[in-house]
Amino acid sequence: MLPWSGSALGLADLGFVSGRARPLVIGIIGAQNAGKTTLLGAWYLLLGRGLANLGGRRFAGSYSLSGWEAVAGAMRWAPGHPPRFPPHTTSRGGRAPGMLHLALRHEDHGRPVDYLFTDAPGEWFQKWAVNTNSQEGGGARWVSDHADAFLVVADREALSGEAMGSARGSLQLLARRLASELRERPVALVWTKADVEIAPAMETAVRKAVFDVMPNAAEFSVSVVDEADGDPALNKGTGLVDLLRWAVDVRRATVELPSPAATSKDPLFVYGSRPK
Ligand SMILES: Nc1nc2c(ncn2[C@@H]2O[C@H](COP(=O)(O)OP(=O)(O)OP(=O)(O)O)[C@@H](O)[C@H]2O)c(=O)[nH]1
Ligand SMILES: [Mg+2]
Repeated sequence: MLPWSGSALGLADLGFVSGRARPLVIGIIGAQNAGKTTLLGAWYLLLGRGLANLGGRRFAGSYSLSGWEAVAGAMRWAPGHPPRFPPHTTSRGGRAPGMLHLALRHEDHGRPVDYLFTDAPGEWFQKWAVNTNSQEGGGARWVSDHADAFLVVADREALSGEAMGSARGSLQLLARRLASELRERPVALVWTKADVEIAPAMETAVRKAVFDVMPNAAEFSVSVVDEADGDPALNKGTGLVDLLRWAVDVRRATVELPSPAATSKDPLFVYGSRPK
């Protein structure tokens, strides 16, 4: 079990972050075991090792360092050793996901931009995909309501394993659910575990299932395994930096803010822009 309390940010902590402009929330959506938390841990390690070229943006702090450590600590890349992975994300019965905060500052112009990456358990998304109002999927619904952009994770391992049929069905349901709640927000299909072979027909079918309902989606392929067999100290995995660049390039759609809702208890959404 992860020591989440006091490590990832919960809703109560977000007042700190929202003292600046509202952070961009990047929602990471995918089934159990799909590689969501690993992706976050791998990004943190790349940032820490100075290997993430983000087009002139630099790490400018985090309010959730211990949360990042909790996801990445288990995975530190040791030269010559196979990759290690974070523990399964537990649901804690929560109604909102754990969130990892990252501030990036452009070297040429001043103010840091805040990002929050959601790290929610896959079970939530599976419940939400079947029924958007389901009690157990409440945290997934939160992500769907509040994220400024989405990564939809397609797990190549699950899509090539024994249960590939049901993995494909689940992903199709997830894609349809998200499409119906997407509004104009950016979305990327993210193939995780790119080091795992998958049948071309399966890959085509999954891609079609996603693009049929979200034709403007971007597409990425990532893995913690480096595609080149080079110096392990320079291991950057595969595709991880490209995806992070896409995520941090996200711009919020310009919205007209209604007058502030002073009664809101939600520090991020005091402007009452949360869709009902
Ligand atoms: N081969 C390979 N396996 C990976 C990779 N990334 C993750 N895995 C495997 O996938 C497992 C699950 O990864 P997690 O990141 O915990 O998945 P998750 O989506 O956070 O899962 P939940 O927290 O249960 O929702 C890991 O324990 C690894 O076994 C990868 O790049 N390549
Ligand atoms: Mg997880």
